Amino acid sequence: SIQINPTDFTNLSLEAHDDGVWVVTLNRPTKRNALDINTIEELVTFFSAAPRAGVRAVVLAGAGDHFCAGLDLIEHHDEDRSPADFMHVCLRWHEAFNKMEYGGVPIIAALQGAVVGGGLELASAAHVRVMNETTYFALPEGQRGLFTGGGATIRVTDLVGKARMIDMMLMGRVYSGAEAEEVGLAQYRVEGSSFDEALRLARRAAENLPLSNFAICSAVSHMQNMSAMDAAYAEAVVAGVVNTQPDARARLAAFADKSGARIRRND
Ligand code: 1HE
Repeated sequence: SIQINPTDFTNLSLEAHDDGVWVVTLNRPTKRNALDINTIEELVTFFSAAPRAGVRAVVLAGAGDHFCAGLDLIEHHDEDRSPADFMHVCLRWHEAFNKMEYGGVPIIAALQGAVVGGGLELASAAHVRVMNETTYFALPEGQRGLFTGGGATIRVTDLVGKARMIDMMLMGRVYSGAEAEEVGLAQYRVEGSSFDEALRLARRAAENLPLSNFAICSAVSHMQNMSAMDAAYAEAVVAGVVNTQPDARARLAAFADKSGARIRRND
């Protein structure tokens, strides 16, 4: 296992809890947490290390009233990038977001205010999204003469479907409230603190065995990229490893001796 040192980070603030839940906060509220190069590099660093550093679940949050305003447009403007330069910027975004999606550590995004452009790309690389009454989602790239470069064509399309994704980009359509939840942009919608709800969910996920969470938060995404035949094969291999893990024996024994919780309806 390896160590993550919070003092190595400037654009992210990191807080480790005793139960293995880490709170990772985008910490440039005066810039509405716009994603500059340094923030992306810190996301790469953290999420590359997290699976080997005993991180059991992550709450991904944004400081201030807005989760994230997307690509740092001022940096992009000032740098006056060449096509090759910007391609490499996008590849670093993919590096960060792939480490998140495929890393095997559950990531719960706590969303408030703007979740726009690259901010939505970031949120869609988390495994669970929590919104509140202030949260709104949009892809303003079209209006700004831009295109998505951080995986929205894949991940936002997976969330809402192709027709809605294209509509969001063409029209700058903004989703909020119940409608945003219904189209699949968030799985949880609360009144009040999305952070508190995300933390509750992260703690719950952290109670699962790490190897189960690893499979859930990496295998499902990998399998989506495979043929059905290969996915079924990979699923059998993953289940072979996970479902025979020694740590699961106590949980199975508790079911067998009837001390383990039964699954009941909520009402
Ligand atoms: C920024 C950015 C940014 C704010 N890059 N600096 N994303 C967008 O098109 C969203 C652009 N941002 C906005 O629409 C608004 O800023 C917000 C709705 C997010 C917030 O509004 P508001 O009124 O609270 O703040 P503001 O006055 O607009 O901005 C406050 C400061 O944040 C200001 O800086 P200041 O130094 O003048 O105080 C803004 O410049 C700064 N700021 N957003 C840089 N995005 C891999 S491709 C991905 C493609 C994309 O993501 S395109 C970007 C889409």
